[in-house]
Amino acid sequence: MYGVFDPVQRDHVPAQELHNGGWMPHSDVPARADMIVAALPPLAPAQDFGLEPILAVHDPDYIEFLRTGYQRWQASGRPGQAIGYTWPVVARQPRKLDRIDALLGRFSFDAATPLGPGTWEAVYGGAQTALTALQAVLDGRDPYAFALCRPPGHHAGADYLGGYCYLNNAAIAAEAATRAGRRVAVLDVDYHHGNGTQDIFWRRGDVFFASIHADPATDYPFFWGHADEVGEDAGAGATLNLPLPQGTDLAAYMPALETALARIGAFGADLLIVSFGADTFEGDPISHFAIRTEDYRAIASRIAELGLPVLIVMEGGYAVDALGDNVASFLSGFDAAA
Ligand code: OKP
Ligand code: ZN
Repeated sequence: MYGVFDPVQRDHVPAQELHNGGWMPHSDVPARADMIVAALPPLAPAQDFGLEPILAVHDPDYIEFLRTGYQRWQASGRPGQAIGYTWPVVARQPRKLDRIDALLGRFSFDAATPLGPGTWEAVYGGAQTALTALQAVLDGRDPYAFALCRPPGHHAGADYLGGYCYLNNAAIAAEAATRAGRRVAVLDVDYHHGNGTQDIFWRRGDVFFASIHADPATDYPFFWGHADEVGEDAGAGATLNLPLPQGTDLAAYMPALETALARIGAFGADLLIVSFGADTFEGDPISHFAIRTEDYRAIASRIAELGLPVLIVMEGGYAVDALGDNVASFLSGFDAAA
């Protein structure tokens, strides 16, 4: 398994503002990456593919906001990190506003995803990490590659951040692979629905998106990931949502995985990108599935049976002490197949 990590991602240290004005620790701590690094063989550094593959997915004005948002927040005299608090949901006009408070509302969908001093450099390094791991698969260097991305990416859309995510690493890799002539499916097995990835490919029939996740009727991100969301226009039928109830264990998980893999096979994918979140773990502090450490190997083995080259992109997983073991278990299921 070829693995990639850019340590600049450690420089993103999100703070979580509380509604009463106080602060609490954020779930996406830099130690998440450290625990994964410690559990795996040495990971290769990221190469720099530049902004072009990022701009193939994300809008230029959103990228400009990500690059400059923290400085704008500081320049406006505010303490702490930049976080939205007013969203243009009702009776909105497509306005070009300059004030950072408005930009935060325009380019985000929740208040869990702050811009801090190292955020842009970190998420840029995360996207390059995904692109570098993808390149190893495209070059035939290894049928399996792992991109240690942190913060995660699957909640980020073409022009919005949210859910701890800023750049959609899996979507950036999927678009780059598509432009390299591959027929790509994305399988999202994070506990939370990958709404950003779904949104980016919603009207496209050339990239298949399947997600297995906690039912959004009970879990974040609530407004996306319901079973009747199947894509539109050319993308009608190229989105598959498989919501599962809280408490889901491996036995209840596997039938959904079978359904997703059958659809990916029928789509005729020749490259699979797995958005892997270890927050389906029984001990995850913010999630409610009952997957055990050894189960990840079984899930990965079943995915490997598809016989496709696979890029694994790290998403969530917040039981920090168990995260290295859970990721190593998942990756071992592919190594056994190689
Ligand atoms: C990111 B990923 C704040 C609740 C916000 C956001 C969850 C983001 C998960 N108290 N929850 O999919 O692992
Ligand atoms: Zn998650």
